[in-house]
Amino acid sequence: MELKIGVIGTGAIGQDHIRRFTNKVKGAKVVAVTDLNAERAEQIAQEVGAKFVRTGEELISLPEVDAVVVTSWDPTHEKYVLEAINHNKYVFCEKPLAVEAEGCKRIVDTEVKLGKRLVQVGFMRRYDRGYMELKEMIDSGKLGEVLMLHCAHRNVSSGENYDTPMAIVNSAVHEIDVLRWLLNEDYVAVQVIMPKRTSHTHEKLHDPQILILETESGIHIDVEIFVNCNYGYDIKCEVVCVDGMVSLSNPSYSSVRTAGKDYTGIPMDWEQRFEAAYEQELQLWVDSVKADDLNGPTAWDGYVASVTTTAGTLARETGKRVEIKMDDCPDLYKSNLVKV
Ligand code: NAD
Ligand code: NAI
Ligand code: ISE
Repeated sequence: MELKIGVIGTGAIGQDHIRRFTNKVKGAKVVAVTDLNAERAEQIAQEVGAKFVRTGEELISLPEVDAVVVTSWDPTHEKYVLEAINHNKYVFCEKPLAVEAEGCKRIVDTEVKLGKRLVQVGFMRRYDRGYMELKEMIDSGKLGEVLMLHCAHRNVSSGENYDTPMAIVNSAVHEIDVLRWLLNEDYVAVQVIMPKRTSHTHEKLHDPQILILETESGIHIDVEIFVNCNYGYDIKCEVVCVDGMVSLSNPSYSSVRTAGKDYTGIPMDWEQRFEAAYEQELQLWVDSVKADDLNGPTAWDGYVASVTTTAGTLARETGKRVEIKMDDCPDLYKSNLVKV
């Protein structure tokens, strides 16, 4: 039986996910869509043979919707996730789970009260082959203990609505989740450095920014977030260990040599760079919902990421090193904890 999905938010990634559910993912079908931009959502609904509804709340309550996908703007995520849990429906929510840690905590508390995990967060980097290979190498112990990580998160450009806080809350949140998964440990402190600004940015965005994270065992991680780098979508992760180093390479399947140069292409956006990871993420989500047994990033992972981004925001505002403190992890999430 096909899983019948309702999608809230038919913007950039909402449309991509609808395309994936329609053409790539097996065993699923988009049956309802909504967006504040009703005209666009209606058109998309028509294209994929889904029903257009006026609001997210209406979509969630439709009896024909088995599971919900939230791809609307960050500040709207919390209310739709809570509404889906209250309807006892599985919900896949794009990151961040909520913009503040308190919002994520409300979601965690609601799930704990229900006694069942219904939420998965869109941290798709855990499904990327490059990060999986880094994890395998670290876990094998062949390179010895991890000492430091040097990372970069570069986007070609960002729009006028993307402001200074979003560098951490909307972009670095990916590193915050995937590096904790990679290292099997949580963070204890964060600092933020504000380097010289690029001329490609606008008044409301300080770009680039550098995040320095410290983990429980003392690993230091620097993450450059540069969302107007003006040349390509470039995700770097170099893991320096006692006996060697392992790093991500950009997926590339050919190279060109001409006029005395040897070059390979680089992706221009997240969609291209992580295409295979998004596909795998959604396929496994559909399979696990049908099996009534979720196994992807949980609401607890969303909460931990959000506590860290909230501390990062304070570190940026104060210029100080901020300690990261979390509540105890509820039993509901312990079988799925990143820690081993
Ligand atoms: P977008 O602006 O292109 O799309 C968002 C859409 O949501 C818009 O069409 C908007 O009209 C709609 N919307 C907003 N509030 C709504 C509401 N209350 N009800 C219905 N529709 C609403 O943004 P995007 O780039 O597609 O990003 C969407 C989300 O996906 C964000 O949370 C973002 O963080 C996340 N995202 C994740 C990744 C990733 O790599 N995992 C990549 C891009 C975006
Ligand atoms: P977008 O701006 O292209 O799309 C968002 C859409 O949501 C818009 O169409 C908007 O009209 C609609 N919307 C907003 N509030 C709504 C509401 N209350 N009801 C109905 N529709 C509403 O944004 P984009 O880039 O698609 O991002 C959407 C979300 O996906 C964000 O949370 C973002 O963080 C996340 N995202 C995740 C990515 C990833 O790599 N996992 C990549 C890009 C985005
Ligand atoms: C966007 O929302 C994403 O999630 C992309 O993966 C990220 O690279 C970009 O910076 C965000 O704005």
